Amino acid sequence: MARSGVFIDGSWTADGPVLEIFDPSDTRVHVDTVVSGTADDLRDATQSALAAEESWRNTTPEDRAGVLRAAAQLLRDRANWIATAMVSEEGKTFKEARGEAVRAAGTLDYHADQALSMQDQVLLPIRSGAVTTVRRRPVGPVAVISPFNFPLLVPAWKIGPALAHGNTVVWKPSPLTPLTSINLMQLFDDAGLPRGVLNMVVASGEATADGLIGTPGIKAVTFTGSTAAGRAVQARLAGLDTRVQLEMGGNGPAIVLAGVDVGQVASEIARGAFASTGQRCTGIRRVIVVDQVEDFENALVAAAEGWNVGPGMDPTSDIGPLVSAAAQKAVRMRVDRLRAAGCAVLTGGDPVTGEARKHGHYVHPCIVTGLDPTSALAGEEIFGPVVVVYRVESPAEAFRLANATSFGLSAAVFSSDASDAMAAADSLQFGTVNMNFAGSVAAHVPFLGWGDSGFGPAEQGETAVEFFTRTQVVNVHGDDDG
Ligand code: UN1
Repeated sequence: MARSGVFIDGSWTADGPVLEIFDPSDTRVHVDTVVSGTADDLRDATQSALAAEESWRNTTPEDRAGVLRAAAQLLRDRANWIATAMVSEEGKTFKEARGEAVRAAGTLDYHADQALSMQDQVLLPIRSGAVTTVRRRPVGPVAVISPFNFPLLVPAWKIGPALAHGNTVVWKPSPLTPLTSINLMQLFDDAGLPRGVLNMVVASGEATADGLIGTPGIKAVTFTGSTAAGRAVQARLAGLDTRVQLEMGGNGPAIVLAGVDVGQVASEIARGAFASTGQRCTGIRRVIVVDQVEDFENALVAAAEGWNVGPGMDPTSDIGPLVSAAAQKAVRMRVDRLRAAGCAVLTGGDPVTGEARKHGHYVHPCIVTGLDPTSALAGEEIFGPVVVVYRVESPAEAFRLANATSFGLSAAVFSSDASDAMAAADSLQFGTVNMNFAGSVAAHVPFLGWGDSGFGPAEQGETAVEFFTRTQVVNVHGDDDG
């Protein structure tokens, strides 16, 4: 029987387009059938979130933290089977999927703690005998739009703070990962979340544009996805009383300066480029190497060729397939365009052949050189395991090239001199700068993009509070003040 991808006001119902899910590692395997939702479902979900708003807003922080902690515990208890379902629809390795489940649980715990550590501020009074308090109140129903590539972690870092700070939610996950989303929704329900507080509708982009973005009642939209889709959300909300937070694409550079251990840096850059099959907006896409560093290309090719491509459930696989046939086609077309632009493909870029692999959306990790940094192609994001290596004469040129992009999510710098870190951060126009490290994201650390990579208050960390609450000032006058 088909599973429902729609959870509204405490019940699973669905009567929309049917999604057939095939295993990205072998598309002959039919995994499941999910019934998705429509624009009408999204409007119903918004009504449900509105109806539940007042009672959820008036719960205590202990109540809200308690539900989030219970959900985190269930996520840990169910991590193996939730990760298995994720691998079967998204393609990442089991190790990555299980790690993501554990990190998502930690993220929910973090936001539970944050709910409890909020403090009102008491200011000096405006008049004698008065008390002035500044406090943070919920904003109202929040729309959460999350992508396929981290189908537990990104929802956790949006839904977690939304609920922790007293908001109800309409969650629209990616239609590419409905099973993971259904599992997460079920887990919140099992954790005792009151009905209507979190509603989920697996839906297409068109249904979302029609039924959710700009729908009266939604007070805030937090979005992670492509820059084009994010900008469309933002344009649609112009002039409305709806706040917006966007986390979008990237074109992350890694700068390699003189004096580094070439083998070690190459393997760390490979991790930044190929983890999650390169389907990360924070992924390394461009490697900018100063001329003094010799043999870096060979080291990077050796590192790339060390990544074992295979099904996510095979413990010997380091990199799984791309999420879909369309994603695989887009990556292969990009590699063809790079070849046509005169680039050398040093390794990878081809689909994996052989009986066991040819039915999956695999692409070998790919290293390219010789791209003109001023070409349009150099500025486009590649959502897959492909990196372009550039050579430059000086660190100054490396920083200039790193900044020559409209994106500004994260950048890495590899140097033998730790004192370069702050100078690097001063010159790089990115929300996160990682020194001698390909990067990672954590619940207690703010996460944001500059330029075409992000808009609105940072997610995660203490800054998460800004987006999910609004400020209220309360002035209480004493009796004698008239
Ligand atoms: C992570 O790398 O652990 O796609 C999460 C991205 C972010 C999530 C990163 N939206 O890179």
